Amino acid sequence: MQATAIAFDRFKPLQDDACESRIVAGKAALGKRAVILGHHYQRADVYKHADLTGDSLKLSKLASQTDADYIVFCGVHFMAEVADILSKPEQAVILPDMNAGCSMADMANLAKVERAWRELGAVLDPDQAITPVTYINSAADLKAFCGEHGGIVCTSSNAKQILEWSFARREKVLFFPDQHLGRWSGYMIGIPPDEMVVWDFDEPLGGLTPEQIRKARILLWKGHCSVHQMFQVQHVLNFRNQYPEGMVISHPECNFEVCKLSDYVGSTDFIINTVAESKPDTRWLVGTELNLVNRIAEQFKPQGKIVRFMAPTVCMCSTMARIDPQHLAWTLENLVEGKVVNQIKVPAREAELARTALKRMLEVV
Ligand code: CIZ
Ligand code: SF4
Repeated sequence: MQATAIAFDRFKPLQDDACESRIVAGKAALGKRAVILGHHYQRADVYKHADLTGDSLKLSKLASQTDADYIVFCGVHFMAEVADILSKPEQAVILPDMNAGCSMADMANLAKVERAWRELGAVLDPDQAITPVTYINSAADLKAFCGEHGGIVCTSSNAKQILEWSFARREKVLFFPDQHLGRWSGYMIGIPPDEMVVWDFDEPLGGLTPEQIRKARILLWKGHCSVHQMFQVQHVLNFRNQYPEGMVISHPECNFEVCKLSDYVGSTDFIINTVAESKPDTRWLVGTELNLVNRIAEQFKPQGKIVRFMAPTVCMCSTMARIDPQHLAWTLENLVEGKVVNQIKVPAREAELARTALKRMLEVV
């Protein structure tokens, strides 16, 4: 029988740096039995302990390849779910703080998506006419919905190819939860803006007329990322005025106008690689999460590159930041004692259907 877990209360009062040696000791005691995955947006004092780092696509692939008993996911809830779905049944995936969610993922849920599907059924046959595409930033039951309805998952690095895959099968796409990634990716494959309409899930029939639905190629769920919505056109224009030779790079979760004004638009991996491969002494304005921008600003400083954050205010992914050194130390010390805390376990049937949608994606890219 498992003894009770060590309570988190004992870690709460610890200073960040007091957790450092406990994390290092916990990692050493666990050795190869545990692997720590760290997302690009993770805070520096947690990120530095990660064995493997990357965006959610890369981390989910890595999770499917590791042999570790414990996969400690320093990211947010949907990422840990994907790791659980793609890892072996005997491996345990752990999210050090269960409150590390994603506000964008929460903007869509199964009840609302099923309602949309039913309502669309009054205008056309959705299972014939529409491919449901979910951004990886979504709950597992939405990925399962896509698996069940001939749909697929995408990430910010492959959304364009995934839309092409979808349109090769059905004439329309319902894209959730991020309208901005959907719009930008649709634009990149040449869908005219007036053939992309917003599905407002609080309105009957998404706030659209049957005619608008028939004419649309992409129905964009009315969701967004609270971090990336802070970046505005004026920030880009101010930078361009001040530094005409500077370059602007944005994440496709930014709004359409910001993306359009940017020199480059792409996923976090793309942003890091583009700045890494640029010439020395270049100047960059970057529209994505603050921890990532601070990290690359430091990393590329020796090459004379100046990397600036797009917004004047601090915009961090506050939910990701919930994975702090206290929670990581608490998780590892429990694992050393053989106690698995905060395990993420997607129910079997849901996991199977979600795996179908994820595997479709992994076959495309
Ligand atoms: O897919 C991810 O990891 C996220 C959330 C952003 C990105 O572009 O990498
Ligand atoms: Fe979700 Fe936005 Fe945080 Fe990404 S930055 S995990 S989309 S809340």
